[in-house]
Amino acid sequence: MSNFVAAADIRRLFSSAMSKMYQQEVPLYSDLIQLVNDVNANVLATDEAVKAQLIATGELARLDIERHGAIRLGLPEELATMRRLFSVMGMYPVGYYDLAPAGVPVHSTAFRAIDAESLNVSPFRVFTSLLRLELIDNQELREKAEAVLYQRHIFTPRVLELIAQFERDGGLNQQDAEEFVSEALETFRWHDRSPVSKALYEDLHRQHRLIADVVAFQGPHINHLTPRTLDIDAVQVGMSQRGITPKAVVEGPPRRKCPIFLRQTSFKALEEAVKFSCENGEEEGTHTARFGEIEQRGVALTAKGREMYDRMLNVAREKTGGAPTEANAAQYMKNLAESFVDFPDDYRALYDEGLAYFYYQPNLAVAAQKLASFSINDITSDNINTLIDAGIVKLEPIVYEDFLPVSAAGIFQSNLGEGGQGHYDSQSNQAIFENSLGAKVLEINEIYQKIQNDSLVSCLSELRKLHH
Ligand code: OOG
Ligand code: NI
Repeated sequence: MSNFVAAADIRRLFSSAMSKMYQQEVPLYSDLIQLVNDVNANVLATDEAVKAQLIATGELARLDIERHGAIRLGLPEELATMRRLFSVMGMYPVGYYDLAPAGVPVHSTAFRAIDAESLNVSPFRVFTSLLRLELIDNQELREKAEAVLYQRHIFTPRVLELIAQFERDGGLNQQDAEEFVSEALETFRWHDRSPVSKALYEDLHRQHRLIADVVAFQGPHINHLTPRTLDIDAVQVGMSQRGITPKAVVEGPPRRKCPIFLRQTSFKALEEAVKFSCENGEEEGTHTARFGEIEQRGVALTAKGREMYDRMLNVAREKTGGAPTEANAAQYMKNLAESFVDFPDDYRALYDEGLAYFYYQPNLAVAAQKLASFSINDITSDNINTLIDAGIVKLEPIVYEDFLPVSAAGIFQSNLGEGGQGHYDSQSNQAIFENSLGAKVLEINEIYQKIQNDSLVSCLSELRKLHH
């Protein structure tokens, strides 16, 4: 019966519409994409191994599409509806990130596809933060902020109808899907008119820039989009050469032969003209929030790998005297490289030590030669390492599709300017977040573990079929 459009296809449509909109709104972002394309083309032309790996994991075709964007919401109700909106596109909340310890008064999740096949159709994710109004210490200001937020409607009436229709029928046909995409896009659009006065904007801004960014606007404008690069250090250098101002340091692990987790950098947010409301019309002002980011992803680490990562990252930060700044950027990058020297930089070692997740894939050429020397009873998961040693099974890294809280805080901070709050002493509260969301977030590691397990099952069954 179903002439429903696949969720992944709606997501792909949406991400490409969003990219077009953002490039029009922020032309500097177009320049960044151009730079990333040039760098990627150069890597593909010169690095055979990287190219072969992208082909083996099905990622070459999706290299050119944006990997993520980010929004900041004001109210629990907005987050709950956003969850329903994203589920139309097969995007589910994965992970809980508390940014308060790093001085950003939000907690967050990432909406994304969760299976490998769907990710290959469209890897687009949205890092979604919810403002923690309770962290505004001035009660009067907190109440004003809340009152302003309760007056806005960030979703169009039509998108709400289409979400309800999707939930009732289980899908959307082509025409409705296209309408959904264009209606949903409205929520993420920039508004250069603010419903609040310049004076209130400034009060909010003094509390925290981020509070002004959320409360003073009609909707949660997309604040950045992020393409994927195959060489982030080349992009970092290239930005300066093309007159794009980069943030001080690349967040995440240092450069390595076998990339792990996620490295990110961005260009600094632009100052944009805004018209604030006042009794006799409008008052001119500016707001700084929107930027462009680049990411380079590596293999997803297990809990054990993450622990090692956190430990080594902390050593580098402590040695630098805290979070990196413009002034100590070079020293920080040096400390980072030094503190990670003992993190194995070889895929087989990462696998053997249980530090990272991998796909198991049959190596057909080797299997054709060697499989006959194995009994069918040897083609089991207990025996997997023997099959790997024989070259019959190969390992391919599973790319990390999530975020890193320390890196995210670094991206936030560098786009909020200096002079932000040091940190908030507050309880990290996943339960409150999930209550606002109206659902539990999915556990990051469970997803990679399942992808790895599924690949093992299908690899073994393929080999058994080949065995005669
Ligand atoms: C989100 C910052 C976090 C990332 O890539 O880590 C983020 C924001 O600035 O709203 O996007
Ligand atoms: Ni980002």
